[in-house]
Amino acid sequence: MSNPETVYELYYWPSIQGRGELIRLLLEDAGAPYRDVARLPPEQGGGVPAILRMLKEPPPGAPPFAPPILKAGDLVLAQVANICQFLGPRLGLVPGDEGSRAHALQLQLTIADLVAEVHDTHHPISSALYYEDQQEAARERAASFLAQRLPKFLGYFERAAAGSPYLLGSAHSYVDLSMFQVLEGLAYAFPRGFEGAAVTIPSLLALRQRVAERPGVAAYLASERRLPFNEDGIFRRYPELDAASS
Ligand SMILES: N[C@@H](CCC(=O)N[C@@H](CS)C(=O)NCC(=O)O)C(=O)O
Repeated sequence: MSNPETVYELYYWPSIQGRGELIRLLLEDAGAPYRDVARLPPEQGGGVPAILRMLKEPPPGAPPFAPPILKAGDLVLAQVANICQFLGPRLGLVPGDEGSRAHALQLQLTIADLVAEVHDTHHPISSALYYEDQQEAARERAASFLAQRLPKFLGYFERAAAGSPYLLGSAHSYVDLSMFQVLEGLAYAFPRGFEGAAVTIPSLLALRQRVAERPGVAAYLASERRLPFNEDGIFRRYPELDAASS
């Protein structure tokens, strides 16, 4: 379990939910003490420079490639799924048995795949180019995502959730929190496409509601700490990339 003294430090871009939200939701659900470092004022060591310092001069150990980055005591970790599998046992957000932990990671890595494909709907050529410079390709990529990939991913997660309250059966876990965020993001980014898909995922929609009602999550969503979705994050609402209206 967590050292009661540990105040976790999250390093993530301060103006977007992005992948950082998948970590914030764990910390908030569990009521764990944490500092969202880049959202602190620069005079308190915050702002984007704090992230850049962490990337440029990381403490000893495997250096992080990109945010989100979690600092827990002396340990610095990157990669969302890796951070989740580290925090899960500490925050009581994964069952204790080996099989459940491995299945949690399997589901989380598949969520990472889905998140990457959502990102690629607006940046299909390169993350280093502006959306406006790859808009044609983005239209094609988004249409294919909504027609083929999204139903395949959602069908998979629906099967995983069916018949149980949570993705890992009767136990709530960090995977539920990430699934909640992905469903919120999809509904924001692709209101028409998601509405079409929603009829096929009753178990996931029930899960989304169950997570939203968890006390830590509900308090967080109602707070100023929850940034709104915007067009700099992963889930962007570009009407031209959504499904056509029926
Ligand atoms: N697979 C990584 C992806 C990390 C990532 O792409 N982070 C973005 C923000 S959401 C970033 O800042 N990337 C900078 C880069 O790739 O150069 C994870 O799941 O954490």
